[in-house]
Amino acid sequence: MSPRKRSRSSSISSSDSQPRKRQRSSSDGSEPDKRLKVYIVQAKLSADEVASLYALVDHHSVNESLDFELTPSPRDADVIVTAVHMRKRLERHIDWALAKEKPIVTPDWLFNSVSAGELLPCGKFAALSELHDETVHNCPDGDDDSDTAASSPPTDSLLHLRSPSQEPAASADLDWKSRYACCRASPLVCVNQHLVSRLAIIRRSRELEDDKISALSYDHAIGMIKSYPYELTEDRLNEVNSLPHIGPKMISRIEEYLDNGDIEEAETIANSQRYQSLEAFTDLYGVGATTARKLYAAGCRTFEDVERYYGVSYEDEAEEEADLDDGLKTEETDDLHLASQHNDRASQHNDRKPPRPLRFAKPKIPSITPRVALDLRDDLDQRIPREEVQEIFAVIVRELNAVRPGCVATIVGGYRRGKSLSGDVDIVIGHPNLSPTGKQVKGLSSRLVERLYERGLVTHLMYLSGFHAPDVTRAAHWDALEKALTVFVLPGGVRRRVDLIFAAPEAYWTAVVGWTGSKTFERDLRRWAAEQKELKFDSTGLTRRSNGELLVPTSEEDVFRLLGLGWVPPTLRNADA
Ligand code: 8DG
Ligand code: CA
Ligand code: CA
Repeated sequence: MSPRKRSRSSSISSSDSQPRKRQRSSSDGSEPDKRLKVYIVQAKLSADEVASLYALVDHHSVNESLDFELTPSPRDADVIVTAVHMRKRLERHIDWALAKEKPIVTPDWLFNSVSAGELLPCGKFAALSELHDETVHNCPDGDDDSDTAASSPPTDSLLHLRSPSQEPAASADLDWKSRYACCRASPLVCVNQHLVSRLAIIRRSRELEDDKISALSYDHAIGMIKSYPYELTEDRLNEVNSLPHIGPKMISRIEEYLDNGDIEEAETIANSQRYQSLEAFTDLYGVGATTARKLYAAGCRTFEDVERYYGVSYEDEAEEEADLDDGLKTEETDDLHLASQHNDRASQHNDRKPPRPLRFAKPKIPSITPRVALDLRDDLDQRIPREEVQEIFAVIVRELNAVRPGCVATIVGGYRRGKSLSGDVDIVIGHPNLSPTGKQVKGLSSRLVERLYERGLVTHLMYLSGFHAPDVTRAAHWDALEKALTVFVLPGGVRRRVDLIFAAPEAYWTAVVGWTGSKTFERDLRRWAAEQKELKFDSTGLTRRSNGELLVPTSEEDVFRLLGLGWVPPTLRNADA
């Protein structure tokens, strides 16, 4: 049965166990809704996976004229989504005779259909092999008998997404004694997390004070402790002492912690006015450590001081922005905290002026000035729960597919590492047919951002990088990813930072690995590649140092394989505090 023949769906009663889809009326009020009813079997899915599937169904419209809704009854379903693969197990939830009348697919069908912007053939997503033929026959893809429909993504596509439930387990090779975080398993919360949180204060203070060397040694030491599998006690000090990156100074810190349950310097730093002010100022979007120190030196202690500082001395924004033009046009690096570095650098040009705002090349979408950053502070200070990350993702994917059907996208950053609350949302976006040589990636990025802005979903844009043509010295390599750092808001919601990263298929998986983090994990991936494998790794690709040969991974695991590393699931890449 084609989805177009379906009649208007009945609404779900309030006693339903599955969430309700918002009713959407058709444009002229007469056409029936073309909704595809999805029943999700919760068995074998984690709460997160269920929530993410619900969010996907609840927010996706395909080709804008056809969309999904959840149904509480398998009998009413047009498609049944399940992670169950055994008949016996499925029969606990669905009558076998009924199962034979429905397409029974894995969550991947839903993820991939949404990513592709169309209903994909069901055959290769059949959840139960013994129901494969029925699933193909009943599939709502509109091409019942063919599983090689034109709508299917090209078989040689590099972009086969997979639901988190399909991720392989961590490699058995991981070694907590390794000097590289990418060879160790680092959980979100480790057994010595309180110690880590105290060391993290000292590390952060070093960073704020621009003591890079000390900050780096704390990064390394924290990384080692994050993967250390035992609770730290006096008996274990010898063992810890023999670990890489743990020097005599760190051991004395740990000893102090074991004796007193705390580290005095961490306590002193945490209570100091300077630390508190610098921390608070760098929370302001666009303010890095250098700017924060300047503000402090200028006498600012609180946000009110900063407001006064800018309010009094902040002159003509247009003039300031024009001044910044040159510095930003050619900018494209893989540095962290790009935005704040721009500001910091800009602020060094002229000490008499306050730190300058970023400028965005397309004046239509507002960029963030210090004044705007102060105004956004209350919103951007709030962490983002997982459900909202999924909701934002679903809306962005919907808009993305309206701009260019067939796009794929992956939520990366801390969310992917399992954080329950995220500072911002990071999304890597690709398309199977994007050319790696420039214009198309950039075009997709600007079209999406403009559409989001027109719909009121994006309010500000911090930085939209230029996508450079391949660099002659790196022959076949595209040297940069396109990035749009935005302020995003769901209707009536809190304003959130959303980073959109655009990659050609050849760079998609390195972008996913490069933006999943954590920062120390990434740093060690680059170190490992260079020191152990004669390779250069970053988000934009993987190349052989000797001859510049480009290695093109076909999946995330492939990135690890090409680097000669065992697989580390995203939730075990939390090498930072
Ligand atoms: P949070 O937002 O919840 O605070 O945590 P997070 O997701 O881990 O931090 P993040 O600051 O959003 O960074 C996500 C990852 O992306 C992290 O591993 C660092 C990496 N990253 C940036 N900026 C850049 C950049 O310009 N280039 C590359 N390649 N990676 C970057 O943050
Ligand atoms: Ca993030
Ligand atoms: Ca980010």
